[in-house]
Amino acid sequence: MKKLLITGFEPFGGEEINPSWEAVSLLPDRIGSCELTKLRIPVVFGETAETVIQKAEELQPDIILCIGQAGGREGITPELVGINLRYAKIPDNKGNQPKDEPIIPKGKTAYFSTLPVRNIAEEIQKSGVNAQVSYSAGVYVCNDLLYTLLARFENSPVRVGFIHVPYCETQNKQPSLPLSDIVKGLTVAIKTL
Ligand code: PCA
Repeated sequence: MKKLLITGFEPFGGEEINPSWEAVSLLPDRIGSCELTKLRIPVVFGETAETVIQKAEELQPDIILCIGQAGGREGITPELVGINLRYAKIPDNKGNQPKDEPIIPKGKTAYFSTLPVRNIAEEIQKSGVNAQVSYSAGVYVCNDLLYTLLARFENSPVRVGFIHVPYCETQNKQPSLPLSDIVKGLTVAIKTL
């Protein structure tokens, strides 16, 4: 069995739910060869990554997979890259609103995900759920988390990835997917790991 640390976010930006955590919380504890440990995380620059790193140090997972909401996207989008930049159009859940700051001063410009993102997108698509590879995780807290984890685990066997999911139907925003499709897409993604 592989140990998978999987995270979903608390709501932010005035939303009442975050489909990332809604979906993660519905996943079974075992999928394929992965044993899941689920963690609900805050939407706060810096603090979010620290929370995940702390849990990873305790759990010693083989894989860390973080899930986040990307309002406006139509499909499930595994992220290829994390970049060394923070820019917040809206404050995070503690009121931080960085404007064009590096995540790690003098850190590398970017890191590629160490999960098979192309394969993940293809397998989700084959299962009948809309999915595409994304070439930008944005510059908000999700990218902050992905970049920081990739930097932290650069020289370790721990593999790190991020998947953005659209709004789910109950949020009454468009485009959206039924929560059951998001759960199905994530299940298929985990089977590829
Ligand atoms: N989405 C935000 C942060 C939390 C979330 O679910 C993002 O894309 O950065």
